[in-house]
Amino acid sequence: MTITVYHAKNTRSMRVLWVLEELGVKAEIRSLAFPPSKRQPDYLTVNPTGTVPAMVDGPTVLTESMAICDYLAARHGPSLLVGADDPARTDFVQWLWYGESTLMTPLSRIATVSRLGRKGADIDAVLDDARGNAGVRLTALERRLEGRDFLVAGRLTLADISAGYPLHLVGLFGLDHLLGPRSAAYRDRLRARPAYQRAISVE
Ligand SMILES: N[C@@H](CCC(=O)N[C@@H](CS)C(=O)NCC(=O)O)C(=O)O
Repeated sequence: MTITVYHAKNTRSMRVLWVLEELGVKAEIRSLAFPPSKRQPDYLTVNPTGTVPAMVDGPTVLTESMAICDYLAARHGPSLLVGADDPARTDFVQWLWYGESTLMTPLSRIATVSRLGRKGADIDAVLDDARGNAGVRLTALERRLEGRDFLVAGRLTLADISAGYPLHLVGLFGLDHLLGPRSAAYRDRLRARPAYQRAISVE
């Protein structure tokens, strides 16, 4: 059965494409105009939230990027996961959430405000606050990476793929000055992966 992934460039669907590439799993990628809820309203029949990514695999429909990554990793090779009996499991869950919740919150705000293209003091205040917030939150990453190449378990896991997307946005938004040296080197390591490069280049 064909796996279908709904994608838009520079969105969280890059995590799913990245996992597919790391695992060597083929899928049909349907690229959408962004934001789909406004530009491709027919997509709401697939994902009523209107967000990307979404994945359809037979009867299974998932609309959360990390749930899709977990689904794919569990079915096509456990190497990106950390099992329940592994001592690194607790940290794995913590860093999975850090990427999608703690880091994404201020970066989503920047993405939305920038996309609306409005100007003015209030907009600047929101952007300044979000940038400051992202900078503080990134210090946790910098601390975590002391003596580590990856966030947990000494290897690439979904925790890195979760954090890799907001780190991509940091670059897109011209906020690299917010990264400490360990975080910048970590992002370079992620970016150097052929699977990452293939995923990020999908239009
Ligand atoms: N927690 C969801 C968030 C999905 C999400 O908000 N995606 C953004 C792109 S990164 C989106 O589609 N926004 C368009 C909209 O909200 O209409 C996930 O991880 O998949």
